[in-house]
Amino acid sequence: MKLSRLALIALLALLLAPLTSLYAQTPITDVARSGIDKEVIYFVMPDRYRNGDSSNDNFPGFNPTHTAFFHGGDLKGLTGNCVDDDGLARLKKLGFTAIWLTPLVVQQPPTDGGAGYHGYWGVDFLGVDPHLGTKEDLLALSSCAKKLGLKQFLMWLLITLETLFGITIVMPISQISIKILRIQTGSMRSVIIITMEI
Ligand SMILES: [Ca+2]
Repeated sequence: MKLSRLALIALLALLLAPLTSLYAQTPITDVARSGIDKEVIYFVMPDRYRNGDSSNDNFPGFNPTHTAFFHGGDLKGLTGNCVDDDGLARLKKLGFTAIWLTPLVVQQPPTDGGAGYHGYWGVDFLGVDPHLGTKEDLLALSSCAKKLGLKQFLMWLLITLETLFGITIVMPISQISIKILRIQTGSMRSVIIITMEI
């Protein structure tokens, strides 16, 4: 006996109906989450978010026509006006509960091949890279995030233990309290990643 395509679909629907009904009735249990796992985190590289201050664009390494260089985005652009559908307030409206920023520290000078727009070529861990803004801009971003109830996470990628001691004793933004969440070390003390909440 040959079944038409329509009859075949109807037969399949009939056979699968009990299964779909069973699936629909299965209670969905939420996974218990705690700590950082509870957050809906927006991971952001400020240089690629939005340019909120053109006065910090023209440092060496700025070339928005090339992906390997700074594009002009900065802390002011990410912060926005903190009220409207703009910057951090927009991220909050979208449902995020936290932001995670790539390293903001001062980067090594650019080469012909590229610049540290990503934040992972840090050389001075006590300051904010001038392409991204100033310490005051970082404080403004932090204040706005706190006002909106957004948690903030920073990540520092360090090279040696000596640097680690430097960063823990003299924090670059002493006005902001920092809670270290996680420290990971690579082999032969080559890489240390500190994840912290401010
Ligand atoms: Ca800029």
